[in-house]
Amino acid sequence: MLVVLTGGTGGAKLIKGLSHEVDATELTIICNTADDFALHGLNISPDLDTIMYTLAGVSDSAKGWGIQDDTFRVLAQLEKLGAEAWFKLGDRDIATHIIRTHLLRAGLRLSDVTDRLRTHLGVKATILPMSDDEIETRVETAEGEISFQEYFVKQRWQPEVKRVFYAGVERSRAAPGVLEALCDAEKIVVCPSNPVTSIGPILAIPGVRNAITETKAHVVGVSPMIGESAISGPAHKFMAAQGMSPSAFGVANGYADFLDQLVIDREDERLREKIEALGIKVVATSVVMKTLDDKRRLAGEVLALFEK
Ligand code: FO1
Repeated sequence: MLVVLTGGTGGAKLIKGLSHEVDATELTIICNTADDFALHGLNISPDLDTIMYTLAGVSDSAKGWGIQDDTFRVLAQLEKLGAEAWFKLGDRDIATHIIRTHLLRAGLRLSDVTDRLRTHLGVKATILPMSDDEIETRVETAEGEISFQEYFVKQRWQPEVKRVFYAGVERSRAAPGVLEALCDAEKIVVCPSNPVTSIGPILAIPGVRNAITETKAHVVGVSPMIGESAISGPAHKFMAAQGMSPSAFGVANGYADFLDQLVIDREDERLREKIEALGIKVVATSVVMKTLDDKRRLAGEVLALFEK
């Protein structure tokens, strides 16, 4: 059993590669939900949807989110009616949010809803939201406290980040199957996702960090960093704000209690010794995934680490 911890876009690329290299029924994905929010009365789970669309083969891989060739007519009409249009919901994507909202209001748990949606889309891998409880990444900026999506999309990650916290996480519980998957796994992959806003919330759920530290599984991480910047997105800004070094070393240091191996970019080779001093073995390769070949190649290299 291969268990994967992920956020949205960066993780989805590696998961795409992994899905070509392993039997989908062997794959359990534990996904961040702290980016979730409500807009136009709809419950939106961007990371769950990005992973689900990726595995269903319908994702817009150029944008990294949403459905390929989607149209935006509903959004245009919403805007005409005075609604906010900064978050680009596609017409077909909106169908997902309508069903999710409807089922949650009918009393289903997010994990049940996610399982239904992925089944309808023909996804064979198991996709687990990290929790059925509401946990929200909040970003404290110089201009005040805002939600993750307001910071990331509305403000285009420009305001200075002072602090990040996960509202609601202390009293949350891992979703059904999450702790069991981590305990029973033979192999665990921590995707090249933002360590603060994607992997951080998963690890902050009571019991999760302990489960991944105690598991017998071999744990391999993939760095989302090259030099002092994230390959995409604002991970470096969040890491610096949380007192982490914005680098592959910072990622290694943040995961040092459970990581056996870290895959870093060749450009970060100079960090090898410092990371290995933490007790984490280093593999240097190219962690940039632009094409399907890149995704499959990196996934293959990660999987090979479990065979050694
Ligand atoms: N990201 C953007 O940068 N701009 C958008 O308008 C946007 C819309 C969107 C709609 C549905 C969805 O599932 C994701 C969407 N994302 C958008 C991506 C999302 O904000 C981030 O990728 C994740 O939350 C970070 O992992």
